[in-house]
This record gives sequence, structure tokens and C-alpha cells, in this order.
Amino acid sequence: MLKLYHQPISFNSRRPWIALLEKGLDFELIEMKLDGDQFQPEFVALNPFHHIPVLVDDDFRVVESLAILDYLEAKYPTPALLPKEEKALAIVRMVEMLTINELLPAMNPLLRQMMELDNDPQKLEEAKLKSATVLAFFEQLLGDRSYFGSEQLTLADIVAGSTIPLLPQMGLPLDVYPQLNAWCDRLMQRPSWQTTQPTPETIEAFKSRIKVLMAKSQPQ
Ligand SMILES: N[C@@H](CCC(=O)N[C@@H](CS)C(=O)NCC(=O)O)C(=O)O
Repeated sequence: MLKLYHQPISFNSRRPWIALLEKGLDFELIEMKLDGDQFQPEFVALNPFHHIPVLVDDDFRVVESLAILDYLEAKYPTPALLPKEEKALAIVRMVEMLTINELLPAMNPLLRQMMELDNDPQKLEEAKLKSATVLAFFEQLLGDRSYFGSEQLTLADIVAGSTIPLLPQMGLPLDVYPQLNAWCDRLMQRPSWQTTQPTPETIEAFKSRIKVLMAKSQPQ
């Protein structure tokens, strides 16, 4: 059976978790606390970079959330989460990469504030401005479609949608982006989003552990 090593509040591991649910697959979830368990030899043997998510499919192991999504899509093509038409495919890839390369670094101070690690008003203002550039671009890319590049759910929705609906909780309301706002509501109606949505309790429980983990990284 497929096994997913994950942590419930991680954006990175929420992506394959949602994909597994959307594809209706049987899988086993293995929760990592990330309190040092990621450095245990058995886990480092699976992922020498000590990161979740990791997917194990019998004797095949995949690290990196986007690689896991591609593996699941290729091995279990129904329901399809990757459009074939060239513009739709480009939109999906743009949204995946911009979420990871632009949005997540931009919003890092907002996350750090939520986790009670930092609270620098100037950094928070900069974070909101930088995040707004991505959100405005996504609003335009979404247009009047239900999902990114498609009327059906795509990998772009999974990658961006693992994070964007949580922005209001981090102090960045989405009201000025009507398309994105409606898209978030659409995602939140899906059982896969409801199952994987971090609860306030999960976030509280993780705060003390993430303090140790994130305090090691330099604030941006
Ligand atoms: N690029 C990786 C990022 C994975 C990542 O950074 N995972 C974090 C949790 S969100 C982690 O495992 N941190 C533990 C550590 O670095 O020791 C992916 O998309 O899978």
C-alpha cells in the first residue's frame, strides 16, 4: 500500500495528501512530529534531506511534493489533475512554481507571526505587499474559470490551494480578490480540503515544536 510520511500542518505534505484523497486511493498516513524524528536513521535513509513529504510505493520512494504529485498523476491518471491543452498546462505549472518560489517565501513573515516567532510590523507590511503581487496575478490567471486552467480540479489548485485559503488566518484577507475568494470557497467544499484543513487545535499543538524548528532559520 502507498505510504505518505507527513505532518498535518505542513503546506508541503498537504499537497500529496489532497491528491491521494482526490484520486480515491488507499494509503497509509505516517505522521512525523518534526521534533527530531526526521533525523532518525530510518527516516534519513528514506530522505537524506530529512524533509516530509515522502511517498513510498512498495520499493519505490519519492521525495519532493511536486515529484510526488507527478508520480501519482502518471500512475493513477483518473481523475486527471493535469490538463493536456498547452495554455492550461502552462497555467498549472506557473501556479505551482509561483506558489513555491514567490508566494511561500513572500508570506514567510506572516507564517512566523502566526507561529509567534516574530512580529515586526515593517516585515509584515512587506510580506503583504509581496504576497499581493502573486495574488493579483493568480486572480488574473484564474479569470472566470472554476479552477486554474480548467473547469476541473488541477494540480495547480492543490498546490496553491493548500496555502492560499489559510492567508486570512494569517492576517491577509482575500476580499479584494473576488475570483480567488470564490475559488477558496469552492475548494473548502471538497471533502479532501475539509479532511486536510489544519484545525486551530493542530496549529496550537504544533506551535511549540515549530518554534524550535523555525527559530533555527534566519527571519526574512
Ligand atoms: N521542497 C520540499 C520542501 C519540504 C519541506 O521543507 N518540508 C518541511 C516541512 S514543511 C520539513 O520536512 N522540515 C523538516 C526539516 O527540514 O528538518 C517539498 O516540496 O517537498
